Amino acid sequence: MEGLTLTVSDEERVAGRLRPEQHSRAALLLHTAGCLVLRNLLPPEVVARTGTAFQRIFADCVRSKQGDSWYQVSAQERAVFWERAARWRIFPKLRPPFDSEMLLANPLITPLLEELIGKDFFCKFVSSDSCIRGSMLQAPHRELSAAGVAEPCAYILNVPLTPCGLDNGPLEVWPTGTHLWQPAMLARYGLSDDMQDGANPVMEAFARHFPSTRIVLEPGSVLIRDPGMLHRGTPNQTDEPRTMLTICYLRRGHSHDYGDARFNLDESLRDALPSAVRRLFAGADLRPAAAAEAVSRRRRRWPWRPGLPHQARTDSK
Ligand SMILES: O=C(O)CCC(=O)C(=O)O
Repeated sequence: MEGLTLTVSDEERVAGRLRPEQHSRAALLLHTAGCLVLRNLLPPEVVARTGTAFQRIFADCVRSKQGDSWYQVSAQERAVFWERAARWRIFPKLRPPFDSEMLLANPLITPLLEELIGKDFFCKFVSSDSCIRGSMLQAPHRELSAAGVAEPCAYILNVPLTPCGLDNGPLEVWPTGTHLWQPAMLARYGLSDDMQDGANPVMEAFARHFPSTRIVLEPGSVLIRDPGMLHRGTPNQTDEPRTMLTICYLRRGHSHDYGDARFNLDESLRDALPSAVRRLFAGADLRPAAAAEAVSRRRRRWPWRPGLPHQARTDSK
């Protein structure tokens, strides 16, 4: 991944913007490869604070979990969460430290997103992916209906809160233009790209035509990726959970059913956000009735029945 890594300098962090040549390199890498690592983007204390707070939420979710249902809510922290195949998806409430402008509206990243998905892009949700021992090698997949579009419509910012090494479930990516593959062409030849936790031998075999790489990330570095790029989770072989925040930004007008700002915010939390972050949630309907509806509608649509491939597929981001 060295070729797709740009190191942020102290001067850039202090100035709050990338040098023009660094910005253009980043924009071009996202356009062509579909992903990019910005090394040393975040101050260690911001990541450490967030990581500590996340551990508390994770422990609360583990304690609160009842059965296998989707969209559970943790007892103390009120985080929406579920766990499937040793992968926890947790949506923290955006109160300190998760409301940080540095994390959610980072001034070095915002201009890139504005250029690529429009000045009025918005944040769809903030979740986390924590894989634990027992997590499997996922099928290579693409998500958020973002693949093969003429103009990019979504980016995910992955922020590691723990070291992501080769042994604890690094993300594997195919940065070879796979975000540009046309869904209609894939469908014509029976190649499905939306299976995550089930087997997809056809895509598995096809993906072998292309080089992939497993991304090692230290806290402080971030991965920006087009969710249309082929990628997958890999097994965590350690006893410590591996956590990355998954911050989802969409072009205004693009939609997908996965994730919801209402899992992260209500009106009073939204009003307390720093203004640069609040702007990213403009337009989200955060009224209490809407939040309850968001959870129950999804519960109705996504019942979990293990072993049914189409059910595994509906979990797709
Ligand atoms: O390991 C991760 O953080 C994400 C894995 C993944 O691609 C997914 O669950 O969709």
